[in-house]
Amino acid sequence: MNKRLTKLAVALVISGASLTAVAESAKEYQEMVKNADWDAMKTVTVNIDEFSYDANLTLQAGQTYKLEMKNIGEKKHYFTAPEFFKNIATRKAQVNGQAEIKADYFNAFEILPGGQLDLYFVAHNKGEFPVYCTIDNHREEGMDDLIVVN
Ligand SMILES: [Cu+2]
Repeated sequence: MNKRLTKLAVALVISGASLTAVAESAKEYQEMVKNADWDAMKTVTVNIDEFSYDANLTLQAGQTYKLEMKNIGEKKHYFTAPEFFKNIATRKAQVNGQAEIKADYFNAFEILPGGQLDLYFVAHNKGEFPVYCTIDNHREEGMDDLIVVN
């Protein structure tokens, strides 16, 4: 086996292992969502505009949340936080009370001007997770923040 094939084989084994881990934690996350105290849910509003995420993004592990992402700006913006989304137990995303999306994990949300998207979840793993906008140079302009879970 040449070096390139060996590397590919190693990469496949690693990605196979992490896919199993993700599948297991998705099931664990579903259990967490089911058993969580949704009556004690806290609402966190993130006002998104040019060029910032205006919110206190410090969360408590184990707490249920509704994260309201509101675009109060003139341009469309992303809320990209793949590491954060992998470390929370997601219940659903809801758009303007009109539609719900259920998925184990998200990578990013695009919020259009005047739009709002609500994410329901249980904060789980502690850590600091980056959130940023991938449109043009918005990240460099300041749309680069940290979500902290204590
Ligand atoms: Cu942006």
